[in-house]
Amino acid sequence: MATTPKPPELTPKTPAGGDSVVLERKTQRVEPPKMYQVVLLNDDFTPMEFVVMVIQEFFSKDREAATQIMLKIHLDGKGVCGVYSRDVAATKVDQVLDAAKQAGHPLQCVSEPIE
Ligand code: TYC
Repeated sequence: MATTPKPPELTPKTPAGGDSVVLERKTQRVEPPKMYQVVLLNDDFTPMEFVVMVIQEFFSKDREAATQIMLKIHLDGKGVCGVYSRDVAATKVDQVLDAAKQAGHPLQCVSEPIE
């Protein structure tokens, strides 16, 4: 996400013995927001087709990409489905867990800060 640095703050300073005001520039830097990866975990019970559907629906992947991600999770134990700001990542986790619970599957999903 692109961030726009805040304009330098102007700090009023009154020199001793005078009534004029000098404005000094104070450089301010803003850190980009921390990003979070949303990770799906493998298990032995959730059907592959359900995982593909979840990845398509909640992570906006096409069927090909969703299938590749699902297979990676199946083989490696976990896989990243997307990277988001903290709130959006938390919402994705909730959506996935709700959908899995409703369908009766033990699919697990977590978010992890990057770096
Ligand atoms: N391992 C599951 C199976 O063989 C498929 C699966 C893939 C489950 C990814 C969870 O996050 C997952 N049916």
